[in-house]
Amino acid sequence: DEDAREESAVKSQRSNAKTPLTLPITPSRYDAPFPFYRRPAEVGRFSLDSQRCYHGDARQLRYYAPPPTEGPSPGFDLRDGYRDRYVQRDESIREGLEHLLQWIAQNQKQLQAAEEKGQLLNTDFVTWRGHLTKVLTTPYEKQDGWLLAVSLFRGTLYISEFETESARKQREQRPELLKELTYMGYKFEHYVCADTPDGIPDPTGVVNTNEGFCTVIRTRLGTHSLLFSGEVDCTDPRSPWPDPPSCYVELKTSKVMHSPAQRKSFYRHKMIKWWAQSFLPGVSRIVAGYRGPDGSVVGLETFETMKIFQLIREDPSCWKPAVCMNFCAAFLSFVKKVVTEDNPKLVHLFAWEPGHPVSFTVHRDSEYTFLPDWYVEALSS
Ligand code: 0WD
Ligand code: CA
Repeated sequence: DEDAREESAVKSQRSNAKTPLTLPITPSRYDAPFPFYRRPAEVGRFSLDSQRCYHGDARQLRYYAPPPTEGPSPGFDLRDGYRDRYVQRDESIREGLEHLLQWIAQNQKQLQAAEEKGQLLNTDFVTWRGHLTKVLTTPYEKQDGWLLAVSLFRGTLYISEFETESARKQREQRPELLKELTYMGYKFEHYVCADTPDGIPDPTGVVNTNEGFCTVIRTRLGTHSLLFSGEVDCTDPRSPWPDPPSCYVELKTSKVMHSPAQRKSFYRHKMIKWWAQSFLPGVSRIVAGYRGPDGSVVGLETFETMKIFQLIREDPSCWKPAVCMNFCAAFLSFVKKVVTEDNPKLVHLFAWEPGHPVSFTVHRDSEYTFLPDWYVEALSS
């Protein structure tokens, strides 16, 4: 059964001296020059509508329309509509890679590789951007672990996250205050985004978290070619970099800061996640809306993703972008070494908990199998 198979897999790994069983996460091990990261290119787009239905177009893309000045008090009430104009996506439904796989299945011709590589799609990895963000921040993460399932299918490694026990508990017992903070993040988008390039925001509507616009990105990290998708908040029709993905803007909310110590802590703990999330797909700007104690926005601040490393360089014990990227490259190399059997029903589950190295277990035909039959069939004909 499952346990016995797991054990024999571990034994066969041990007898093979070339394949390590675990991957260390200590930052100092990855403190080397910044690795090669090819400029991310957008190869596709798709949308999820108010019922969470997939459309292979940009119908959900919104346009950045900030207030005239970035000065104080634009007068946005982030709590408005929380009780009466909020439709939440059902978070108990595990979507896995579903929508991204839908896009791939519909665009496979465009992605097909030269036949001799033994790779159907011209990419080593397929995943969500959000999964890679978690990998990037791992060397510095002190709270949340992760579970990443990997299957090798027709020469491409697919990475799909499973919720950890602790994440599930946190989600199910999320305090009311945190739920409202999540809403406030979405509400901020409605104050600074319009439906058309020259439109003005309409904050009187319903916030529906089923809706989303996703970009599909192709890039390379060191020796690893990547295809991933990420949700994008809006595009700036007046961006100094007019082409996607550079023209996209990531919107965030955060508690207003009053002291240099608060700003330092924000750079250390929050900015790492903001940077990793936007750097990966080549989103060039992050706009922060600062929340006052009454839930209003007291100011906006724009960060250029490529300049964030200059902001944090002044603090020697802060996180380093190169450590994040070198760790990610090492993790992808580790996955390539471990997962070598091409089989969509075989899953290697990579697990990480703070204070430990990354380890893995092996599962055949289990509840961890994540590549859907329709996808396997769509790519086999
Ligand atoms: O099924 C799953 N386990 C997951 C599904 C985990 C993470 C994401 N997703 C889905 C999302 O629903 C969405 O369709 O993947 C897509 C987004 O992928 P991503 O861009 O790779 O995810 P990430 O970078 O973590 O999040 C980007 C945005 C978030 O913005 P903020 O500013 O909060 O980082 O996507 C939204 C959110 O607005 N988002 C979600 N929306 C609904 N359900 C979720 C979620 N579970 N996670 C992120
Ligand atoms: Ca956002």
